[in-house]
Parts: sequence; C-alpha cells; structure tokens
Amino acid sequence: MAERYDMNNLKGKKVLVFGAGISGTGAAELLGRAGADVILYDGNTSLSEEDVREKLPAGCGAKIVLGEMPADLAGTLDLVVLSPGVPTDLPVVNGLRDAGLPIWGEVELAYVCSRGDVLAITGTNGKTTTTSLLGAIMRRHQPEVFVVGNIGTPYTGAAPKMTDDSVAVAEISSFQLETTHSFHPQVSAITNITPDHLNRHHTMEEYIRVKECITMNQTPDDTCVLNYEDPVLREFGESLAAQGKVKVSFFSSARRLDDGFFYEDGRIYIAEGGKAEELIAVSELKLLGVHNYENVMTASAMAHAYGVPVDEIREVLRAFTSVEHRIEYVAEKNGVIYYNDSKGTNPDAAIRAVQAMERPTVLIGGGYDKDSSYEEWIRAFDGKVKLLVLIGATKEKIADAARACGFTDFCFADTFEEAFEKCVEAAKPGDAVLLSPACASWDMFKNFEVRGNVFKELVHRL
Ligand code: UMA
Repeated sequence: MAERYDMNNLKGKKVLVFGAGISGTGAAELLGRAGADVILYDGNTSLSEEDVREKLPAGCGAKIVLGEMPADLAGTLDLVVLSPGVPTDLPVVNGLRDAGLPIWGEVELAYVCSRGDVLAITGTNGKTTTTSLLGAIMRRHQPEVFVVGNIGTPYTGAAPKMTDDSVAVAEISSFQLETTHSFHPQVSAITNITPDHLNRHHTMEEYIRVKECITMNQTPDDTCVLNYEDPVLREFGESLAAQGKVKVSFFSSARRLDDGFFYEDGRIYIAEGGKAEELIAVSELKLLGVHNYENVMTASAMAHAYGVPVDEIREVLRAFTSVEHRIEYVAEKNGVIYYNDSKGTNPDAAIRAVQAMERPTVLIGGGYDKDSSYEEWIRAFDGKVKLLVLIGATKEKIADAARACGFTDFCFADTFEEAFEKCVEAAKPGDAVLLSPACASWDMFKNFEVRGNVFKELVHRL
C-alpha cells in the first residue's frame, strides 16, 4: 500500500475550511484533532456563529468567519479545504489559489488522514445504490467497513477511525473529484456518464474529464470497473487497458462479454476467458429495472476485483433492498401506489424511474435549474404519464420542452403541497404517483432527502 501523507504535518498549520455544511464541519473537526489551527468560513450571511458552533463538537477550537471573506486572510494561511458544493472557480477561490495556497477537497483531506483500502464509485447515476450494495457486500466479507462520501456521511467523519485493516466504500461526486490530488482507490468504478451539473462544470468534456480523474492515481495492481454500454466509458476503458495503466473490468446490460459481468435473459453472469458462470437470476433480486441490474453488476465486479468470493456476493445480492429516495415504494392509498424518487435529480435518473413504472403515472417534476435539457425525459414518458405537475425554478423551461415534444398534459403548482394535492386529485385506483423531478431540490428544499421526506409525510397523512 502506498505511503500516505503524515497527519502530523498538519500540526500548527493554519487551515481555512470553506463551507460549514456537513463536509466542512467534518473537516474542521478532523483538522482540530490533527492539531491544525482552523478557520471555518461560510459565505451564507443568514447563518449565525451559534448555528455553526452548534454543529461542531464541544471544545472544537475552530474560529468561525461568516459573510464576506476578509481580504487579508489568504496571506495568513497554509492550506484551504473546500466543501464539495463550493465552485472551484469562484473569484474568491481563484484568489486563494493565486496566493499559492494548496486547495484540497474534503475527500482529499479525509484520504490523506485515513488508512486502509478504498473502493470508490462515481458516475452520473446509480452511485448511491451501488455504494450501499457494495458496502453491504464488504460488511459481509470483513469487519472494518466504512461507507462514506457523497452518500451523506462525510468521509472526514470516519477517517480517524480507519486502520490498515479498514475498507472505505466511498461514493465520490464530480464536485469532490475536482479537488482530489493523491486520492487512490484500489478499486474504482464509473457507473455511467450523462449530462449533469453543467452549470458547475460548464461543458460535458470537463464533466467527463473530472469523472475520469477517479483513476488518476491507480496503478496496474488496481482495477477500474466501467460500463461497456456507455460509449464514453467504453473508449476510456479501452484506452486505459491499452496503456496498461490499470486493470479494466467491464460490465454490460446489453451483450455477452468474454470477460467481466453481463446481463442476459433475466440472469447476471460473470465471465472469464469466454467461460460464463451464473451469478444470480434477477428474479431473486429485490431491486427493479435494468439500471439496477447495472448497479448490481458494478458492485459485484468491484467486490470480485477486491477478492470477495462469489458465494458471499450472491448471498448479499439476494437480501439487499432498495435505497431510500430511489424509486422507493412509499404506500398504497385508495388503490394508488406512491413512489418517492426524490434522488431523481437529473433527466437521466428520472428517465430510469419513469421506465420502471408499470401503471399510468401522475408525475411531479421540476426544481433547481442545472442547465439540463428535458426533451429526452419527456419522450421517455411513452404514453405512461397521464399528468405532469410542474414545480420550482425549471417549471417554465420543462413546459416549453413538453410543448416542443407534443406533450401537453401538464399543469403548474406554486408549492410542493399544491403539487401533491393535484396528484391526489388526478390519480385514480390502479395509477401510480411518482415524485421524480429530474432536477435538484435546492430552489425549494435544503436537499433531496428533505424533499423526499416531505413527500412521504404527505402520503402517510392521506
Ligand atoms: N457555501 C458557501 N459558498 C458557496 C457554496 C456553498 O459558503 O459558494 C456554503 C453554504 O452556505 C453551506 C455549505 O457551503 O453552508 C454547504 O456545503 P456543501 O454544499 O458542500 O454541502 P455539505 O452539507 O457539506 O454536503 C456535501 C455534499 N453537497 C454537495 O455536493 C452540494 C453532499 O452531497 C454530501 O452528501 C456531503 O457533502 C457529504 O460528503 C449532496 C449532493 O447533492 C447529497 N451532491 C451532489 C449530487 O449528488 O448530485 C453532487
């Protein structure tokens, strides 16, 4: 295992942690333990010092700075740790970089301060299900497993507990990859790449480049698992393999592979040198839809590459149920089934949810604007969506896309509660109501979990 940074090097260093959300408070706590002199900064002027202090452990000596960043701060610092939600090209961040300061992401900080092996998953969709499933497989296999990262548990929070015998199963977003430098997973995976977060990364090329950085420090002893049916990833994998940079393990939901994992006629197989062995029949899984079979193949391929026996993988696959907020069955009320897919925060994820519906569907869509286009999502409705109730910042943009696609069964709602009422009115016994907005939640909610929980509460109140 490669030598990591010595955490003692942080002792006495003056470190600015940018962003006081869960990553920033996790980073501040970890840096405090390492003996650094921490300034926790947040640009949100509606936060008070007490709000932030409450999120920190008692005795954490971090200094809190809110609002505008003092102009002379940069000159006093040794290091900046960025929260994932902070754009790396903000003028103030550029200023810190121009002052010659190293800029680490929260994941980089956690990585250098932790020990053990890392299994890391990125991709536009399927990350959370794959991470949870791989976490469950690894827990069956060995005792010290930490499931961390974009999934909602800051990596920095778990880092001090990790030892040489630990395995971190990490969901890593493109925001987090932008600021990693030495992060080195023994096994990585990119589930798929479709347009998302283009307001942050500006171009698709840049978004792809950032995602591919997950392999940046991998060596020929390591493995990268990639989706053979994603043209960008197929090409990337073939080029990695040709260079001998890292072992590449492909999976496919559409064809037989001689080596790797593939799905065919209701079964998932593992193949080596043209010989295929059945891993599992998908009827034995509790996860629905081809996109979930892809998640199963990704997690299984990663575990297999790490040396987990096939029997152990199979046992966990049989028991694993779906993840909260991902096409989550909420309840049946008056003959209508309610599904919460609040994690459907981009068109591609929302397409998967609508494709998985087996009933006429009343759909809630719309939210924060990430510069996505919605035509492909609307075309995927395929006669299944009887009414689309639009909310949030993107509602007009989605309505324009719907008209352009000849879909006019939509209406608007000003609040989430009003949207829900419209769904209840429109849905008849035998129908489904699906919250799968194709947009992030940040215009109306703190995050997608809150949006999903509000939806579930409204359903349970019926
Ligand atoms: N802030 C500023 N200036 C800015 C931007 C933000 O001061 O320009 C401050 C905000 O005022 C706020 C804090 O930064 O107080 C928020 O930091 P953050 O946005 O990084 O959020 P955290 O609470 O630290 O949560 C982050 C991830 N959030 C984002 O990437 C936006 C969480 O992913 C992740 O679970 C968590 O770290 C732990 O690793 C959420 C997410 O939506 C689930 N991720 C995106 C996605 O999945 O599509 C990438």
